[in-house]
Amino acid sequence: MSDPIYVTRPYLPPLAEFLPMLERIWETRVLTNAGPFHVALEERLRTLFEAENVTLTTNGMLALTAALDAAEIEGEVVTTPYSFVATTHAVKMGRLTPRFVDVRASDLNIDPQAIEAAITPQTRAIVAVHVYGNPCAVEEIDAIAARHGLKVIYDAAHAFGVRYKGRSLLSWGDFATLSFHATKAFNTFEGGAIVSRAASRTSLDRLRNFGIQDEVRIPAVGTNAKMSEFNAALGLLQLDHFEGVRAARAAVDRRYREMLEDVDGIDVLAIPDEVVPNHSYFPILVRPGFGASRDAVYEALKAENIYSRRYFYPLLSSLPMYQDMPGADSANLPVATRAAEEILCLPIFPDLAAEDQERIVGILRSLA
Ligand code: T4K
Repeated sequence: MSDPIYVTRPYLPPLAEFLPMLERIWETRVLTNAGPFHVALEERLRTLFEAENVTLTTNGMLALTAALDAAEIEGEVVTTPYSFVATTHAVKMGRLTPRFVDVRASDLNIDPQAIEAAITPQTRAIVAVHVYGNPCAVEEIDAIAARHGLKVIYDAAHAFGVRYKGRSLLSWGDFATLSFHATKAFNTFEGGAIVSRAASRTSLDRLRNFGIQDEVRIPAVGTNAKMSEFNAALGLLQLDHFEGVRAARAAVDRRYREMLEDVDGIDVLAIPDEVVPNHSYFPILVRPGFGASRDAVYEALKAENIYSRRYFYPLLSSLPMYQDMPGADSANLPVATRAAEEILCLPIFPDLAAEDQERIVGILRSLA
């Protein structure tokens, strides 16, 4: 059997380019706590994201929990059931109540009309996810938040480098949080960041460093969510390679779209207008009209050593700790419920060979 193909394979820059950075760390012995690589990466990301402030973190989960903490809210948030479990866990760990609303069929992002209908006197924020890096209805969400005095927090774990209408998608919302996990379009092994307004900078800096202001002043409660120099140095190098990675992913995406165009019963999410995507995922929807169920497709690929993933199944609202939360009833979430049953993310990564894509699509066709 041929080598396994996983849903993703992290991009790594040439090791020779990283070694001088490691030597520098070895020389200076500055390993963490806002060292020079950390400072430089925050600065470069601030420019790239067109943001007032960027706060690096250990990972995307801590970025989201810190952002929710910095938002200083209590009560309910309106959120999506269609995401990775970190989204709702962060809400819950912030002692907030998630109120689930449905997603739109076009991109599987939270439906703005459903948001407005779900707002109660307890609602304090909207926690939305740019699923697969496709932009949420940011203008409408902004307008709803302004009308009702709500904060907007985007879980932008999938959206590194995405641009919308000529502007970084990450510049939308009160907070946008990123993941630089190994499986993401931009990785620092583990890592994350919070994009926020300048006013949040001090509180986020303290939050990620035990609430410490200086050697003798600790004015706030905080955690340890700092990014190390190793991860920050890698991030700087990965940034130099990011556009090449994006282009390679785009080529893989394009080939899949061409190959799948005439396969009845398989739908592909369209790349929305005015978006520069990062192609971090390649989701397909296996419709009832296809010759096999989504799970049968998953198993057939697996039998050939190809590991697709059901991102995002099961729905978060169906998990034991969330099934009694407001809005969690599947009758309230018909679009998300259907998507969770039909979704399959095919392997996509910069060096996925065209022959391997042909093999993957060949297996799909054999089931049509
Ligand atoms: N919000 C959203 C919307 C998210 O999607 C995520 C994370 C977060 C928040 C939280 O961000 P972080 O705290 O993670 O920074 C993966 C990732 O662990 C997770 O980061 C990601 N979303 C989620 C969608 O996917 P798994 O359990 O599917 O990962 P795993 O280990 O099965 O990896 C998938 C495949 O990738 C493997 O089969 C092989 C390949 N792989 C993976 C790793 C870790 C590699 O080739 N090398 C590697 O080092 O969750």
